[in-house]
Amino acid sequence: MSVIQEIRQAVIEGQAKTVVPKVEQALSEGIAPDKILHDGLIDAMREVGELFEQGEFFVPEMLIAARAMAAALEILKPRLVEQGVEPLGTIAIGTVKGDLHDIGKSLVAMMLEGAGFEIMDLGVDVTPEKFVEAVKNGAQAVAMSALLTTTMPNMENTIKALETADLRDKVVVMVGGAPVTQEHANKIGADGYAPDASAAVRKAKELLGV
Ligand code: B1M
Repeated sequence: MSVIQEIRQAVIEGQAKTVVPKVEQALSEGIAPDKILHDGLIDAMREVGELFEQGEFFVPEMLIAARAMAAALEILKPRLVEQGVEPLGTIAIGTVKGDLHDIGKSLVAMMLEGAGFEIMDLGVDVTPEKFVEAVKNGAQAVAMSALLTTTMPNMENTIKALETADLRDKVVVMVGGAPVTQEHANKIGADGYAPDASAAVRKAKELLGV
């Protein structure tokens, strides 16, 4: 089994204590951090989601897999985030109200930071009011993440709250997350949609003109 496959397997089994040294080993073998991320970690979470859908995994298994992934991301973060880049702009990012999934949101935040943006990470379960507050505090863009179909309407609610606060035309709104689509972004009046973290960087640069 290759070290990438071992990382993938350790995340699926939720073995944070195994995954951390394996990621260190992969890095010392010269494997690119984004290969470890995509082929090891992200692919493992895709598999975990499938096992959950098939009724083979339950919430506790998903949770320990997520913890193993978070431990691995801690090690990868310094390798993914470039140092000493001038901020290109400030982006407030968060997972919308009612939604506690934070891995994808944190990954997008990390990649945006690595690309040179200053990040206001509002965390998970972020109310429309908190996004509005962040824009009042200087965010030029809002990036919303949703992983549940039931919380996707809170993206639209946030856009409405920005309109009510008379801030909509002062901020760029981007959306993403597994169930979110370009069609949904168009429907709710977002400025942009990104299917993954790299695309989010490209979209942020395009929308902010940097
Ligand atoms: Co949850 N969960 N979960 N879960 N969970 C999903 C999302 C689900 C698809 C699993 C399934 O059924 N196959 C399903 C949602 C079904 C639906 O709505 N249609 C689901 C469910 C049902 C639930 C609960 C309701 C389960 C329950 O309690 N019965 C519950 C809800 C809790 C809540 O939020 N209120 C729940 C709980 C949990 C855990 C807490 C156990 C855990 C989260 C732990 C954590 O985040 N700290 C968890 C996990 C781990 C998952 C899966 C397995 C993995 C999610 C993940 O981290 N993916 C997930 C299945 C799946 O997605 N395949 C599932 C890896 C991550 C890197 O990808 O987040 O998609 P992702 O982010 C990507 C892109 O989407 C994009 O870039 C990222 C990087 O490439 N992106 C953006 C994300 N945000 C963006 C924002 C942007 C741009 C791009 O802004 C511009």
